[in-house]
Amino acid sequence: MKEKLEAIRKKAEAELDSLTSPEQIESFRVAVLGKKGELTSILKMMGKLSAEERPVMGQLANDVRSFIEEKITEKANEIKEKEMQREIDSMPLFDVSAPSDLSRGSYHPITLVQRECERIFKSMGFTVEDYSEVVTDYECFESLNIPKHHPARDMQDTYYLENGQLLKSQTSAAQNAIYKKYKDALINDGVPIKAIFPGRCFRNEATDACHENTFFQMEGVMVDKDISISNLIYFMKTMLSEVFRKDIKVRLRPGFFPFVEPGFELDISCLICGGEGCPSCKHSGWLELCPCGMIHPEVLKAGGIDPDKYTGFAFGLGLTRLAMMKYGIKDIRDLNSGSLKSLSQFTDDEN
Ligand code: FA5
Repeated sequence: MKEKLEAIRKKAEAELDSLTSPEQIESFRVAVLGKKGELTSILKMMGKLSAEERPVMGQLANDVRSFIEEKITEKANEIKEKEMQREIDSMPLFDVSAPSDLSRGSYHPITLVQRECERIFKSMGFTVEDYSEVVTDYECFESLNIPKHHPARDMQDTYYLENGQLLKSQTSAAQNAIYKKYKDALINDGVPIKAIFPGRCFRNEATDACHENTFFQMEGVMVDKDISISNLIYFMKTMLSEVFRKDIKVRLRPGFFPFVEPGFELDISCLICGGEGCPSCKHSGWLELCPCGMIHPEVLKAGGIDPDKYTGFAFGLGLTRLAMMKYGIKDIRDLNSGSLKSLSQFTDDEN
């Protein structure tokens, strides 16, 4: 019996080696270890052994069974791994560095103009800052020279949280934090503050073709010694000519914002109707795009900067309206529509 058991072990080992599929493994398992299998039929002969031989042969039979079971598991795993590898090898290669298939998706037009503006201002030495959408009353209003109950608050009603915080109604809400972040470098090392901060804004107001309750602005500030309105006009002109790359009509008129003095409204001749008047420009031929002005001394003071030594300009570019003008989008509400069909037309290869 001992020889038979050893022979089964050897034969099993050799046969297992030649198997190549899970089905073959299963047939082999049944043929050797199954109820009518080779090993089982030998075990059935145990009864014929003497009392001394039985435990010795029993132990050997168990060892052979364990050995074969172990080999079966090993072989099954080996076959499984090979199959998986074959499957992986047969998959089409995905090259992460290959240009994406643009038919699958596209950047949102606001992302495109935002990136374009960031590129332009970065090339002129501005840093790009990020800021939260939930802010305090101090950040959004008080630090900007708009005390509680000031009538200027009526122009920017927004959404309030139960804890008194609010969804920012203007990117100007980040000004105070930016001044505080960079004032030491300005005062101690003479490094001018030059920053832009794009962001989503919220206002509780009725929507129409050029007003949304959720829209994007991009704030920009520059503070240094002897900054004047000429610097402001230079940067505004450069930005607009780079974004549109064609002649556009612009007008600058006085505008009131408590955080600038003097303040201006910078309007652009409506590119949808060519200045004739249409719903996109509220039939005026002009679209308010980028109010701006010289930073009010009280705002500099709140940011820890001495207004007797330093001056600066600030602007609040309407990014969503810029996207409308750049891409000829007649109704601002299309931009928040989530309609891929409308938005995908603006895919830009450069981006
Ligand atoms: C402001 O929000 C000021 N913080 C801008 C500013 C910054 C002035 C720094 C001076 C210095 P205003 O409310 O006008 O200003 O908004 C600025 C621009 O955001 C508008 O010209 C317009 O382009 C855009 N905007 C304002 N409200 C909406 C709206 N409901 N939907 C879409 N765009 C809007």
